[in-house]
Amino acid sequence: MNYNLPDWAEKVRAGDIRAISRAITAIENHSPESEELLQRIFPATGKAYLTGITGAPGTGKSTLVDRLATYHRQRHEPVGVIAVDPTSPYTGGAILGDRIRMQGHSSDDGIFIRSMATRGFLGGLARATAEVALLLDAAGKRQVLIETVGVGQDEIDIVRLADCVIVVLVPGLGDDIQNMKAGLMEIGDIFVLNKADREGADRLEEQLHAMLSLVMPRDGWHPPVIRTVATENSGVRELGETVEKFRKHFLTSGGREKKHIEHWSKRLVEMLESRLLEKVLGGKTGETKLRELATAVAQRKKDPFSAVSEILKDSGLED
Ligand SMILES: Nc1nc2c(ncn2[C@@H]2O[C@H](COP(=O)(O)OP(=O)(O)O)[C@@H](O)[C@H]2O)c(=O)[nH]1
Ligand SMILES: [Mg+2]
Repeated sequence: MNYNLPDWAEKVRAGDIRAISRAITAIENHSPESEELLQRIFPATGKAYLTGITGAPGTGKSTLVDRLATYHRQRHEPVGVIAVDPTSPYTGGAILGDRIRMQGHSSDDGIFIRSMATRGFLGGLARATAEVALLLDAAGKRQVLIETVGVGQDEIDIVRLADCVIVVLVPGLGDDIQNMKAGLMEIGDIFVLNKADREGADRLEEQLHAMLSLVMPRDGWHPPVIRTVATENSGVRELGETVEKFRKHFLTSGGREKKHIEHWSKRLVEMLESRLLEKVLGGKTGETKLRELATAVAQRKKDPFSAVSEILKDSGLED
């Protein structure tokens, strides 16, 4: 496969599976061609609705994502799934290239599923996930579901990029939602009480409502609690409808646009940082130079402020 960038971008936009898979690999490797490709497809983005599904391992996120995907497919909406969790069991379907399809969706071309490794991406996992979401957006996936384990800053950064954040909780997981990161409580737009068939569901729901009553509503939205039994498909329809309700609410309140502007402010700073770093410290000589300066500072032969000034002078950014 050796197509030129315009062709490649065109194929991505047409939903060509191989072109998308190859683009995702390029994004994961943070290769220069991925940037050029994203630049080309960017005008075609902005139409997808991103839903982040987060929660502790084993709470049923993958099962819910699978059910939600079915819900959207029944409404003829193209679906993209990004699983930022290597343990997600999206196997059993046909594997074409590096595409892994969910069982039950294997004959459906309207759904694209991709698992991503969780660590070690240049420029960070959140960057890679955001770019893959753009790609699926350009490829016409109107609903993009992002599954991520709700721990760590990376994961929180990922769900922040979603238009709607679903936090999944289950009864009996240590029982105390106090264990849950306060951060998650704040970013949840919808709370799902999954495994509602289990003992303790009522108590957890009470606790949740008590905690949520302390959270300030954002733009007039009070995060609801939806009970589901994902394995039995129970409550999934209500969840799908609630996501839609939230979408409409946030669109009219201007909350979505605000969120997108915040997202892009952050992204632009990150991109600027990495470009500037590349400019002043890029390549082999940059690495050597950095090492030399760090050694000099560690040995107190130079102070760190002068070292930074020196780097900036060398790159012509300061005189
Ligand atoms: N009893 C019960 N089990 C469920 C429910 N939802 C998921 N599970 C099971 O919980 C386990 C973990 O589900 P999975 O979707 O992989 O969770 P994840 O780690 O959050 O993605 C699997 O064995 C599921 O079949 C539910 O609503 N009730
Ligand atoms: Mg999973």
